[in-house]
Amino acid sequence: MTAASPPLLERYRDLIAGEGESFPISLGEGGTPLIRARRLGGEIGIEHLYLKFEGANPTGSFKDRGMVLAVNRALGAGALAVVCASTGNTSASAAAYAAAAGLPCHVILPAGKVARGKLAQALAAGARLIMVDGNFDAALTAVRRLGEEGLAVVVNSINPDRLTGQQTAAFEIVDALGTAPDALALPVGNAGNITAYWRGFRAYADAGRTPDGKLPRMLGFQAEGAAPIVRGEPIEAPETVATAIRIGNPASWQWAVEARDQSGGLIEAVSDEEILDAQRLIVRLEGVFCEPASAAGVAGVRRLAAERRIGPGETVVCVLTGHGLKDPDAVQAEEGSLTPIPPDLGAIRDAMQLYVRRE
Ligand code: AN7
Repeated sequence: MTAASPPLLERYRDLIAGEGESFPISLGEGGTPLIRARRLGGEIGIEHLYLKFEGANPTGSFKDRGMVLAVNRALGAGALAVVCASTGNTSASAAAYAAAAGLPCHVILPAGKVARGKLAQALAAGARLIMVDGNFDAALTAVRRLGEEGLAVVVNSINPDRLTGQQTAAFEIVDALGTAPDALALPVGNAGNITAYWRGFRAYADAGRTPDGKLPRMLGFQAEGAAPIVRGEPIEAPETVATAIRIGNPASWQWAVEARDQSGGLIEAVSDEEILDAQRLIVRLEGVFCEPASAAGVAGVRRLAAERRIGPGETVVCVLTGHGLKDPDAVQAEEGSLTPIPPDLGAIRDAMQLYVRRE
């Protein structure tokens, strides 16, 4: 960390920290790029489209913004261990920050439903993995009880420090654009992030740090098979290719509804096919590789623009919450492209011609 870029929690200290509070742990989180997406914007019909690429965080997802605060405070409070339930990214982040803090980390995961990259991260950092034969919601229910018993500090977003830290993404967007966008789109799983962004935009405006005091409409998108907020009731057995948001009973449900209603926004569902199409479009038009869940915001914005529910002149920021490398299995190879051929020039040239013909 250079002097020119102080750690995230120091940069926004006045809005986050208690008096004299110190934050010894940092992995260089935050400060992620806000990318002007001209080609993607052209494709979907929005001139001022931006991607906030949270995959550029140290463990490859937005979770690091809140985890850094939660783990610093757990350490300061003398915690003996941290614990979380996770669809993957929270566990990868918790494992890394707990390692840096020298704290044991227990992660409770839905068996068979965590993307390979995320599992590797938690394993590599020495987290204690506990697989359950159930979904995220069941794991979080258990974690709530463990927290009440005082066995370990819970670092899920039911820990308020997580949402406080995640507000910094909204601060950065306002700093980069000079004001808030007209609309902010993002995936909704446990509903912590939409809550944190809305609180962040409001807090920044209240502090006089958003020059014109503008607030965005919040556009949240759930996967069709895991859309409890859209349907208005918990989903017993949520299913989606976007495993990060495979959640049937979000912890921050009421606050997500509040963010939607106070901002004049919406929370809608997108299909797995729309999600995977958007993921492919984002990386093929902009070179930014995000995981499936992260593409839900773009999938939703694409539909809203097609239906003229977003105007072509509006400034829209889509949050890409996690890196594509988290979930390599979600990427489909084109037919024949992984079949080996002899390593000679003729065969390779023929194979290249095949691509030219395809294009
Ligand atoms: C890439 O890691 O819930 O609505 O346990 O990993 O704040 O839950 C992850 C969620 C979006 C949804 N995009 O955010 C977990 C977990 C990615 C994610 C979400 C998640 P929230």
